[in-house]
Order: sequence, then structure tokens, then C-alpha cells
Amino acid sequence: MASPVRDPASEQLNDYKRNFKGEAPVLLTANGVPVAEKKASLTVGSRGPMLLQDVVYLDEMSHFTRERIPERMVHAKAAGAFGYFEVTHDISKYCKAKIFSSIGKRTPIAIRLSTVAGENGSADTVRDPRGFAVKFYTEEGIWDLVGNNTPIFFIKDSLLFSSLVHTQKRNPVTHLKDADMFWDFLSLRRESTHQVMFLFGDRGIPDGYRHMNGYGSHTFKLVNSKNEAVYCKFYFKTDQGIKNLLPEKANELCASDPDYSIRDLYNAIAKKQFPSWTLYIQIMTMDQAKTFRWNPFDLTKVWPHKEYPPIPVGKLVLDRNPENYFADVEQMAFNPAHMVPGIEPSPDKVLQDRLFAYGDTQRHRLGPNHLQLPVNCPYKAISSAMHYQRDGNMSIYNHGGAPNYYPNSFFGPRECPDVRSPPFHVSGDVDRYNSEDEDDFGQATTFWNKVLNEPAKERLAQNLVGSLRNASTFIVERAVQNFVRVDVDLAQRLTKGLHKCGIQINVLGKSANL
Ligand code: HDE
Repeated sequence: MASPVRDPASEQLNDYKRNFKGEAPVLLTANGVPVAEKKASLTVGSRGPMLLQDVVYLDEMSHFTRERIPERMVHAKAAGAFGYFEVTHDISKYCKAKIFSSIGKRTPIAIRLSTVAGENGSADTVRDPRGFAVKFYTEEGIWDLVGNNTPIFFIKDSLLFSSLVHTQKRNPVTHLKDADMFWDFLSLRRESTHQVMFLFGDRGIPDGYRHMNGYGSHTFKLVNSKNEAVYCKFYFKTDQGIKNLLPEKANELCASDPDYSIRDLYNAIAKKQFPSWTLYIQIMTMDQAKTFRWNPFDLTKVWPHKEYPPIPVGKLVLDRNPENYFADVEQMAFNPAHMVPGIEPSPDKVLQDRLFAYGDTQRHRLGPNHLQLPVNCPYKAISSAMHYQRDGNMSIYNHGGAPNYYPNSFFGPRECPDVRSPPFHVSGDVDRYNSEDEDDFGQATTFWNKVLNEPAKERLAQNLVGSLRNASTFIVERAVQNFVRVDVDLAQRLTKGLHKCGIQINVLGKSANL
């Protein structure tokens, strides 16, 4: 009988035992040989030394010392789950992808929900964006929508990405999080202001993973069966309702239950309280894109819902926990380059870079054949030989006797002209263009004035003060100067809050003694 305080996650081993049919199997070495004794190594006399011929020990220890694979550079700590996506509305006039072909159609999915800056063992309830990565196993191959819980991002040119990440992680000397690195970079890159306001607002600490939205964030291109294209943004709205944690509660949980979000998701699914999200798209025509008052491919800006109203598409439901965390979640490999016919990239520079970076990191993290792993394999799309890639580390499915060159006369896989993308035109001078622009503050101002109510404004200001106060004063000044450009009211609140912490700057972000 389970104790009343034990939740489904705590009962995992008892569940395994309860569901087990028959007797415990015989213990084998990795090469399948029965093991007679597992509690004592092979030694000369009871006091040793050990023998090299203890193959049971060698088998065990040589695998153990290789258990860890490289941790993800970002998004290392995560929960994972499985479920399905069901179409509820017809969007075939915009998109020919078969996943959307009929109402009621279900496609299996996997999801990985993560924090960003912390390591694999870090606490869940920190102020940080959350990853919202969905893998759709469609009959046309894998579609990965690798998004966050925010519709926007810190930067709009990927060349800055590794620096951004370094500043959110540890100082290379002290191995500590460093407020100077954090605020120096963000205050020098003012296009980050919009995302920073989101991060330090209430939604910066969601209450677990079930109560937050997910955003594809980038602009994508959709193509219909007549090869007509539109631009699109994807977003998943939580059906559980938005719920966030106040900083005091979140800090308390960091100590008392650092795995709060993983536990919450696992238990909800185990109790059959299956979380779900509604998928919406926003559509912008090619002509609208030409005259939109912002760059429609700028990842630091939203498309206002009033002008580009969300169109419902379907439901995403999580109804199955992983059977094994490492196999199913740690080895899950997302890649924005995994798109299916009908879904294409837009010119967004950050998306373009991500098309390279993710496959590259997966080949480093998991190896060149990571797409053959069960959790990553496009199992709905394969019936026989797929392509002409062969060999490499850990090739499990190596296409048997099928020809390994193209073209060939032996029934090797053939081209599929039907899925050819419509051509598109680009022109311009090759150069390195500064991505900051005059309107880096406009949407942040709208967020402050139109989205936040008074208590939410005050909480945002206090959260910012709580973090800024740890940085060097010249960096604080620069940061406040940026917030003046959002709204003087915000800058005033920051100045007041900082004064209370002994940091004397005036409302324009200048040191009071200057
Ligand atoms: Fe990522 N990002 N990122 N990212 N990202 C990774 O890929 C990267 C960006 C996001 O659950 C890494 O497999 C570049 C935006 C999620 O496994 C890495 C740029 C958005 C996940 C990487 C970005 C994201 C990642 C680390 C250009 C939201 C976790 C390990 C500036 C729209 C996926 C890995 C999972 C993971 C690179 C920006 C979301 C290093 C170069 C924007 C949800 O390849």
C-alpha cells in the first residue's frame, strides 16, 4: 500500500514491480553472458589484488565511465513527454503539409520543455526563458518546432549568440554567475530590451511547464498545394491557463524542490491530467510583409494580434511519460532545419543560423547517426531504404543491400518533384549590417504602457532592481539609460529602487554625483 504522501513520480519503482510479469531475468554481461556473482570482484585472496581477467568488472566499469555525453550548451535541464497533435481547423489554404490535411487527423509528437542558462542539475524555478521544443512525427518526415515560452528573443543577429550565452552562464575565472557580464552585454545590445522586460516580468518564472505558452518565435513561410506562399508565426496557448510564481515562492522552491517543473509534469501525466495547448498561426501575406512597419523577420518584435489575428489550428496533448529519461529525453535531438513540405524558413537571420547550428551540435553530442535513434527516427515516413547516407558511428539501420549511390538502375530511392519549393527572389549588397535600429524600444514601450497593469509594472521594476543592483554602477547607468527610452516612469521606479540599495543615479541613468 503506497503512503499517502507519495506521488506517482515517487512510486515509479513500485509501479515497475507491480507491472512486472514473471520472475526477475538472469543478469547478463553486455555481450549476453550470465553473471554468477555481482557483489564481489575477482581477487587473489580476500585482500586482493584484482585480476585483469575479471571481465564482469571490466564490462561494468568501462561502460560506467562513459555514461555521460556532452551537456547541451543551453537548455540542459528539461522535462520530456509524448502525446499527439490533433487538427481542429482547416488551414490547407495556407499550408500543404500533410499533418494539417484533415480535421481530426492525429500526429504523434514528443516535447522537451527546458530552462536555458542552468546546467543539467540546476533548479527549475529560476528567472529564465523556457524552451518549448516539439517534434512532430509526420508521414512526410520529422517537423521540429523548436521554440521558447516568449514570442521574442534577445538578439536578431546570430553572430552575437555565443556571447549572449556566455554572459548568462558562468564567469570563466570565478565559475559564478556574474551580474557584470549579464548586464554589460544586455545593456550594450539595446535590441534585447523587449525580451529583458518579458524576462523580468511575471512570466519570467512560470509555475511549472503546464501553465505557459509556447512560441515558434521566428517568422516561417507556409506554402499551399498551388505553391502560393505566406509568412506565418506559430504559437501554442496553454489550455491550463497562465500561472507564474512570485520570486519569493520560486526561491523557496529552488531549495526545497529544485526539480519542481519536471515533477509537476510527470505527476500530471501519470494521474491522467493530460496537459494540452491550442496551436494558433498568424498569417502575413507577401505584400503585407513589404509594407509592415517593422522588419517582419526581426525576432525581437511581435506581430500585433489585432492586425494579424491568431487563427486556431489544433490541439497538442501530452498523454505519455518517457519510458526512460536518457533514451527518450536526453537523446531527443531537435533541429529547426527539420521541416516538412509546406513549411519553410523565412529570411530571419537567426532562424537561418539555427538551420546550421542544431544539426551541428547533435552530431557532436550524439553522433552522425543520431537520427536513427528511436526517439529521433522519422518512423512514420520510412518504409524501405530512404537515402544514400551510409556507415559512421553506431549505424543501426544501414539500408541493407540497397544501392549506395545515385543515380542508379537498381530501385534506389528516387526524387519526389511534387515537393519542390516555389522559387523566391532575393537581392541586395553583400555586407555586414548592424541589426540595432531606431525602433528597438517601441514595442517595449507598448508592453510597459498597454500590457502591464500597475502592480505588474511595480513587480517588473522591483525584479529589475533586484538584479541590476549586483552590477557595477557604470553598467547600471547604461542599463537605466536604455530603460529611459522605454518609459521615463520605468526609469524613475528603477532609480528610486536603486537609491534604496545605495546606488545613486539620477532618472536619466547618470551617476548623481556627475
Ligand atoms: Fe537554441 N540552441 N539557439 N534557440 N534552443 C539549442 O541545440 C542556437 C534560439 C531553443 O530541447 C542548442 O540541441 C543558436 C531561439 C530550444 O533539445 C544549440 C541560436 C530559440 C532548445 C542552440 C539559438 C531557441 C535550444 C543547444 C541563434 C527560440 C532546446 C543544444 C541565436 C525560438 C532544444 C541543442 C531541446 C537548444 C543554438 C536561438 C530555442 C546550441 C545558434 C531564438 C527550445 O544548438
